Amino acid sequence: MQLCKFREQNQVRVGVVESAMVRAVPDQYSLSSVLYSEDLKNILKSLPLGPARPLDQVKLLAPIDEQEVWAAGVTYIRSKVAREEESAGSGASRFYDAVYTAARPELFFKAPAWRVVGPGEPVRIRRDATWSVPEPELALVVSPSLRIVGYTIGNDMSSRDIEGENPLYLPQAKLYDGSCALGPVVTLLGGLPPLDQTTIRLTILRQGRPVFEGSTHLGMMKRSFEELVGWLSKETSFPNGVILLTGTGIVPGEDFTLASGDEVRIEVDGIGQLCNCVA
Ligand code: DO4
Ligand code: MG
Repeated sequence: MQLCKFREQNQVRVGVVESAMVRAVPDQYSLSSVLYSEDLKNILKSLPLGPARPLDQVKLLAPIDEQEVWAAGVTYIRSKVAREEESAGSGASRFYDAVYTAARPELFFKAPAWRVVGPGEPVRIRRDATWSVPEPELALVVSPSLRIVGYTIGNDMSSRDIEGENPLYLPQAKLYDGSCALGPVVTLLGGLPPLDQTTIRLTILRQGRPVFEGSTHLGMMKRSFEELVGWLSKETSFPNGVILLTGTGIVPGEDFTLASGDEVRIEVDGIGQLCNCVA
């Protein structure tokens, strides 16, 4: 089962998604209040739901309320190698191997909820960057009591030249307007295939034609979800819950940079497809 947020006649609604159809829950419920309820499956069975309509005919919104969005980095070997290459001139490349093998993972603040864009909304590349890529990532939806309650898709848009010049520039490479997309829906806990059968696919289209295609699967991730949430929540509480991007395992080659008008499609088995154009 999946949950979504959508707009209906200027109202934000929460929907239950089954077999590509969506049914609204009563409007006193926020997405978080449903997701964080202890007895979620039973509550969903007992709620009076609105009429069913096709998911592809509703205006989906990013599935987030008030949560902060954080991100883990260098959790796949592909990310480590790509970052060693991009930072080769700066002398910082050894940091990436160090963090890949360390007990403590790389974790960084990615976005407040208001800066996140949803399905179909534009993502952005920085005007002061020359080398930009999307990062397709599984996103964990975590409750205030630090339970993983679901999964969605995240795009951790990144400026590789800015990060590569100096790792202290990471916040500027990662956090700017239009740098984080989430959606299309939240798949509830237990709804993903086994990790090594959960494929993440990235397709980038330019003028309708693929200019990059790549894939990986969750079994390639070096760290467990619980490990990442455990480190994130050491000494840090999340009264509204938190969304944690788990790192990218797909990085286009050194000759590729995004351009305005490109379409970024990220598909994760068991969740769906997140599509955004580059503004
Ligand atoms: O080390 C910088 C960021 C890494 C990252 O975002 C990733 O591996 O996905
Ligand atoms: Mg990333």
